[in-house]
Amino acid sequence: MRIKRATFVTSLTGNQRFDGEGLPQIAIAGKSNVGKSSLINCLCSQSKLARVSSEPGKTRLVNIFRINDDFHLVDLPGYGYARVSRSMQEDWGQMMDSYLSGSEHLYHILHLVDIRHDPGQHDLQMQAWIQHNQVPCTVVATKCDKLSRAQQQRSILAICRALGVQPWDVLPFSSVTRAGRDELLERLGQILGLSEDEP
Ligand SMILES: Nc1nc2c(ncn2[C@@H]2O[C@H](COP(=O)(O)OP(=O)(O)OP(=O)(O)O)[C@@H](O)[C@H]2O)c(=O)[nH]1
Ligand SMILES: [Mg+2]
Repeated sequence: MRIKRATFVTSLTGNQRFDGEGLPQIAIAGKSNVGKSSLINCLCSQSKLARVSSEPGKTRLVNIFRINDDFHLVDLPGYGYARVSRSMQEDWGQMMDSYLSGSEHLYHILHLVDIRHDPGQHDLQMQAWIQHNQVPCTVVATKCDKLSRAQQQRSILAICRALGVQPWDVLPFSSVTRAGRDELLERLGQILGLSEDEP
């Protein structure tokens, strides 16, 4: 699919719901700093659509972007950022829970993990939640520009083993080199049932 138009819609806090006219929603989940906001900007070819920061914990609300009037991309706040207070961690849990379990139009989750590291405890919890709730999911292994091809292959196998997913459900991706961008867009098109040559 091609992204021709991408606009920021709203930020959700607390237990707000988002219906978004019933359009499909694709949520992006992952540890703080893994590259969620960068992936949105890369997919949409806009450098400032989602706020990117080298400081973890930047995205603290559920931010929603409308793509081509076809679907919504949902940038979830990153988990596992140790330096936030316990009450903020609880807020995070509540916000995620209320978004994820309340969203009738959640079609798919892109679960982002850093290709350089074995998935951590929070990644395992996130994936367990996804599998428990049977939400279709693609694992995106971010920052693949940091590894050679051979290292990427090894990391992907380790990610599959840790998360209990199949190799074809893991896509290496880089917002820096745009590696994996075409593959991810194609996959989103398939998930949403949009044909390649749609006007
Ligand atoms: N080398 C490399 N760096 C990346 C890539 N994607 C993101 N980064 C860097 O990683 C840092 C975090 O990126 P963000 O996109 O803000 O991460 P996030 O997951 O949205 O973080 P939170 O909003 O804090 O949860 C920034 O310094 C980015 O420039 C990538 O593909 N390759
Ligand atoms: Mg972010």
